[in-house]
Amino acid sequence: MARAPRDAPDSEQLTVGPPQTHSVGLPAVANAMAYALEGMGPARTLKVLSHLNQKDGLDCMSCAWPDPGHTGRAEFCENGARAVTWEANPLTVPTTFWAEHPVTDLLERSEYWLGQQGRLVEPVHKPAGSDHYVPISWADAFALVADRLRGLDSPDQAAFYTSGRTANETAFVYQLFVRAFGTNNLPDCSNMCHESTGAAMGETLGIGKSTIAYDDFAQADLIIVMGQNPGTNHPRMLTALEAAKRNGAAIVTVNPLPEAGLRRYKNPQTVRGVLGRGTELADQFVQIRSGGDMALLQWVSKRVLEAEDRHPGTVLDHEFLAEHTLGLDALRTHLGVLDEQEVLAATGLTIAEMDELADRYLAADRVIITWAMGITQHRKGVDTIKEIVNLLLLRGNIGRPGAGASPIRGHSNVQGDRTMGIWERMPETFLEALAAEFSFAPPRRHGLDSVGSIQAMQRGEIKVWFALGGNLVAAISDTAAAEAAMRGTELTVQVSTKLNRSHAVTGAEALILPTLGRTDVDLQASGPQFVSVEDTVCAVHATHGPLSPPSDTLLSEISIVTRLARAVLGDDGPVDWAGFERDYDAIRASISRVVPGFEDFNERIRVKGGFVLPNGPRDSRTFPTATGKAMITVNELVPVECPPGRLILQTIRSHDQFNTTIYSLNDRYRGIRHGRDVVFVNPDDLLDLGLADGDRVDVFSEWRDEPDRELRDLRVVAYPTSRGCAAAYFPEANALVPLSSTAIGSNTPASKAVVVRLERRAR
Ligand SMILES: Nc1nc2c(c(=O)[nH]1)N[C@H]1C(S)=C(S)[C@@H](COP(=O)(O)OP(=O)(O)OC[C@H]3O[C@@H](n4cnc5c(=O)[nH]c(N)nc54)[C@H](O)[C@@H]3O)O[C@H]1N2
Ligand SMILES: Nc1nc2c(c(=O)[nH]1)N[C@H]1C(S)=C(S)[C@@H](COP(=O)(O)OP(=O)(O)OC[C@H]3O[C@@H](n4cnc5c(=O)[nH]c(N)nc54)[C@H](O)[C@@H]3O)O[C@H]1N2
Ligand SMILES: [Mo]
Repeated sequence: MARAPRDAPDSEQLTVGPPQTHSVGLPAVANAMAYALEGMGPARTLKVLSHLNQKDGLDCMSCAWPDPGHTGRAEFCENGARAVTWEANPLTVPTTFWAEHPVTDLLERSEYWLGQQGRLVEPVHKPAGSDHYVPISWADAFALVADRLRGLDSPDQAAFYTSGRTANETAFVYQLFVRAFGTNNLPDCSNMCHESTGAAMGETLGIGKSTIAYDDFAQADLIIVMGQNPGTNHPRMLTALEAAKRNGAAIVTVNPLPEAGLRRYKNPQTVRGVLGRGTELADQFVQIRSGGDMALLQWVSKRVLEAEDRHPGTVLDHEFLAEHTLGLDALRTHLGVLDEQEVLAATGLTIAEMDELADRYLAADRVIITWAMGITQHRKGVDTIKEIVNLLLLRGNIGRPGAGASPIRGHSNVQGDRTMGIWERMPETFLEALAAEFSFAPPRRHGLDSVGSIQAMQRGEIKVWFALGGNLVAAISDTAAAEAAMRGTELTVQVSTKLNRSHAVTGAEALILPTLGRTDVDLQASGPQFVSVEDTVCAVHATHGPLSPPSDTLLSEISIVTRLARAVLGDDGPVDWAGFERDYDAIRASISRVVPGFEDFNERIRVKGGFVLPNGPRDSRTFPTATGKAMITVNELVPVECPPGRLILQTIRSHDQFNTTIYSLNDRYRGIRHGRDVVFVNPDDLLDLGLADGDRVDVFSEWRDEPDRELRDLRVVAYPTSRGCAAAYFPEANALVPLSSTAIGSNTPASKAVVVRLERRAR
């Protein structure tokens, strides 16, 4: 099976140095400016960076971290500047490219190379049986997709993917089109990301979103950062952590890796940060074994209950528990028999380390727990998040200033897309509101998620794959299986800003529809348009593209979706698609009647800084669960199984990538340069395995009785990760993640827990 080559040509140059202990500071700002200037030139750089994350400006697409309430100062990070530059670089893919590069040639190119080719500016079509994309007119492209969709036996033979950069207005018209067409097959990147969060919080708190506001960080006494690498993936979060720290908060990080940003942070916005040693952020680093978080959380909760037994009436928040929760007694019984040996084995920690965390939790009045992929992408990810909720509920750490449960989301609008209906299982209340607004009957049968879509392709049930952004074949597990499945479809359509692997691995017939990006001015018949996004703490605000688009042939995503809807469904239906395209206010008017919390959307989105969505647990300790109470749950501890001689491999992001987009082959904070083909292993494990730093190995993943998956020729890097654990870079290491190894209850690929065997290559 052909596979994306992993590296650009200089991979022979791979060097490994010591990991860094601090992050950000001057080098990062200098890097950001250098990228921007080199990529965009001075005029575009000034325009973009002065708008970035400012009120009424351009929302950075690099993560869903919120914008603080103030204005005026520079509010971007190195990686944000890079993400923006990647899109706003004026280089475009020329028409001659398609004749020079058949699909078989694109298949030989790395993600890095594909991303370097520039912005896509013309629609192209690869006819069935042909090895070449050729330019096609927009009208013909829409007619072609409409023809193939209308030719299906059932609307469920098509699936419509969304990546989390899609804005609210776009997501709303897109899901409307898909449901009007007749299916709930709306897989999205969230299925691979925070789906476990939504499942766990939905069941226990009644809402799958953060229960804190931005200002809560500054008021917390204790912030526990679990399974998250903010120094690379949410760099602006470090500023909030630093501020909390200055106000006296303690910070604990729980991670198998000693990530740079969580140790010393040099704030590039302050003189002390730039010139000094920076702030030591973490008061305690809990170096947990992969997948051990659930056991750790149960241990801490057990300690809290024991403290209450010793000092009755003083430890638990009895009033809160009685009024707002159910399930305390069952938890007490369950944790009463928690097996110490099992906890020690699962966490790899000492009792002293776990008790230190418990003492910190007990001493703190206001506690926030944040988490990301190190928690969600595990077989027991959903249950682990339920244990986070349990621990917080015990002392009433939800719905109070400075306290709460805060998933930190990834893509800049992945949360808003869900709010707008991008979900294969939207609740009945939403579908009813949609039906009332547009006078049609949305389908009720649940659709396919991301893993489910690949499995449906394997069964031959999906004929048309339509993707609004993203790069599914690279982002989903088991690359070989996913690529084979995608090739079995009849038509694949990618709406994209830039080339990626998903343009090379296609159905029999394929289309690439290029689109405006977030940095581009979006001009429609009624004038320039803006769109909106929702950040990780539920604040909604507008984003305006400040730059002239790379080509005037480009269409906005909303133009593409509405024109496609007209081509497929005609113009006499109940939806005024043309009106939506002409003026996005018309879309917002409909959203205000369909989506709770968006009343008077058009007025409120024009207020500088936007507005914050209502949130029952945060605002009033109301919990819209099935029982109307916050649910304390009992979750069975199941340790991550790892047979002798094997390691638990996690797949992570380098500092120089955004998901499947590779900006450079460096990972500065971890000491890696000019290459990505590495596997990080604890030196003691290397000894046990008879391996050494610098060895070349083939990596095999073992899952049930399936044949091994393999990734060949990685360089072993001795690295201070937890014992028994290893790490390699996503997306390359997706070759190793079994498709059916997913989190129980959310179906999110367990891409942080792959059982692997390392075999030394002959020299
Ligand atoms: N620059 C940049 N920014 C990004 C992205 C990007 O690729 N580049 N991606 C965006 C997206 S979509 C997302 S979802 C976020 C992702 O943000 P993160 O979740 O920070 O991303 P990962 O690289 O997957 O890092 C997972 C972290 O969890 C730790 N971890 C792994 N297993 C465990 C475990 O069992 N227990 C604990 N406690 N920790 C564990 C890892 O060591 C690592 O530090 O970032 C967003 N922002
Ligand atoms: N093994 C492993 N797998 C993972 C993860 C992991 O940690 N480990 N993380 C998972 C996570 S958290 C996520 S969120 C997914 C990400 O999965 P995806 O969202 O599918 O992947 P991205 O790499 O973010 O998509 C990048 C592509 O989006 C397109 N694009 C960029 N901007 C725009 C735009 O404005 N409009 C349009 N239409 N297209 C645009 C570009 O063509 C670019 O190549 O991957 C998941 N996969
Ligand atoms: Mo994500």
